[in-house]
Amino acid sequence: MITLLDYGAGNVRSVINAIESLGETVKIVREAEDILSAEKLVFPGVGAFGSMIHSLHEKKLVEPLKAYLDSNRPFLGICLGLQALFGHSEEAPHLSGLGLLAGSVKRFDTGLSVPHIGWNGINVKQPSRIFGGLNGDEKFYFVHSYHVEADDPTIVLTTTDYGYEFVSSIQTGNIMATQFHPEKSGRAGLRLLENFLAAADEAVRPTRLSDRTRLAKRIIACLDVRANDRGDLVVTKGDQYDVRENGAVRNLGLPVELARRYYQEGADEITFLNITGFRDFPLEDMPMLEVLKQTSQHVFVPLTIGGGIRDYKDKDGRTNSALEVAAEYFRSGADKVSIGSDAVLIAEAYLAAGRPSGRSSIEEISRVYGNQAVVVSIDPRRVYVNSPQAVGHQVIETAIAGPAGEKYCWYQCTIKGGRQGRELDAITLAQVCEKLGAGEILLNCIDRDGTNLGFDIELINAVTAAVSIPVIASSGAGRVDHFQEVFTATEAESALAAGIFHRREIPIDDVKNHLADNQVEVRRCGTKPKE
Ligand code: 1PR
Repeated sequence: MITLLDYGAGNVRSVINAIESLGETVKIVREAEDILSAEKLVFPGVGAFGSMIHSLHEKKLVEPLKAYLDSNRPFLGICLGLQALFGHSEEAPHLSGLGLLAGSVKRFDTGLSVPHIGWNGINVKQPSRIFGGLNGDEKFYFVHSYHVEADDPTIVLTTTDYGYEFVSSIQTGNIMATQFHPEKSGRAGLRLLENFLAAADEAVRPTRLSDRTRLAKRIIACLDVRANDRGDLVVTKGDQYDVRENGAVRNLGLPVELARRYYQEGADEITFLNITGFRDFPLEDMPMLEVLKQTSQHVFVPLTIGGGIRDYKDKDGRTNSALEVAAEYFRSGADKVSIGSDAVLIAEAYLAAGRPSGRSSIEEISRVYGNQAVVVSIDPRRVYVNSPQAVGHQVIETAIAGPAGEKYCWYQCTIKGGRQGRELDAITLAQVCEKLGAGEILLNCIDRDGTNLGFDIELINAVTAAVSIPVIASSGAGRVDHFQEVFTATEAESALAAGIFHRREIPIDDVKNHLADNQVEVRRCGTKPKE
């Protein structure tokens, strides 16, 4: 029996699913006594340091946790569960952590995008029983803006490089903690978890050791989901956002099955977009929650859900906040939520008022769950103009001239699945959303969607240059070299595709092999499950 400390934020469902998939049962901590009597305690932390510490105090769990740690019984901290072991974090300078380990938690200070999101490797510093069955060259999933600095080098189990070398896991006695998420790290992560759960095996030093790790470019499979005309929830795919063929909604498969297939084929992340969410009542959208719950039982890579994340009034006139909607998605297995239409309206309001409201979905969700949990999905369309001064928007010079030979364009934001254009450009939207707390931009492009013509490199360069958060390039992938182009000609951290995967035109492995052959770092999922 594994005891799991859920203080009420983020996606603990994934950790439970991962542990249960390894044949263990999980008991959730309800009160102090559950910690004090635990045999093995897992503490998954997601969200922000401050809200975590507040919650632990509110639930009167700080002292029991300290007592458990002092007893040196097996403990696995994940992400914030590692950071909590230190006394102090720059994220919440006025609050104290558990103070078990000497050192502190610092924000990344590098020219690279922060949060550090994605699959990165480990430099093993000492043998441990949690390395059983690992080669040492596996990649694990990270998502964080802060990292620990340990005063005592002998507790450092692994480091990882992101601009500089930081501590990515520690071990002292039976207490282990990782900055990365084993439950989201595919087979390698499950193996590591399994090693923790197993009774003491001998300490192992993996053989394929490197001196420096590299963040992989991520390949994301996207599933646009909606009800077809019979009311069944299906994965569909549009051409420039038109998902109907001969009048009927295209049906490319079932969401849970396809997600599972992409996980097995090596997708680094899966995104579900509920494309009619803008007109539905999301919390009544039980099928979508069910899709997430079922998917997260078998899929151990990050899951993002988008569509309909906003405040709304239900049929009985009750107001549901975007935060409540997001919370329900996180509880069902999502790691990140993606906000589309609402982000445009929020940015418009911000620009009109000249200041943030403090109450928008982006601000509220990122405050509670952390910036890394908030993706903003942008659905822009090119509008050609004759000169940079022709409109009051951020205009770019383009090598792809317009229909009347125009050499400039701006990217108009749309809402409601491209149905309504707004007086706001995509670059400004991305900048405002970053200020408000978004942790990542999902950059679609209506002109390229479903065309197989390749990504809109000009759009991606304009947006990546304007923000410091990671950008997911999306729309238009048709060949393996399109992925190479997007990773060599732009600073995009990841590339998302839909049609080519759904139609089985190109396997995910072919994309990764091509990238690896061309010196683009990717994740391979070689670790075998334990016999
Ligand atoms: O506005 O917060 O309710 O969110 C709705 C979400 O649904 C948004 O993220 C929006 O992008 C998405 N969406 C709405 N309508 C459509 C549609 O297609 N009619 N799909 C839609 C967006 C675009 C990509 C697609 C890539 C890759 N789909 O996600 O997967 O373009 O496609 P490709 O590789 O086949 O070219 P809200």
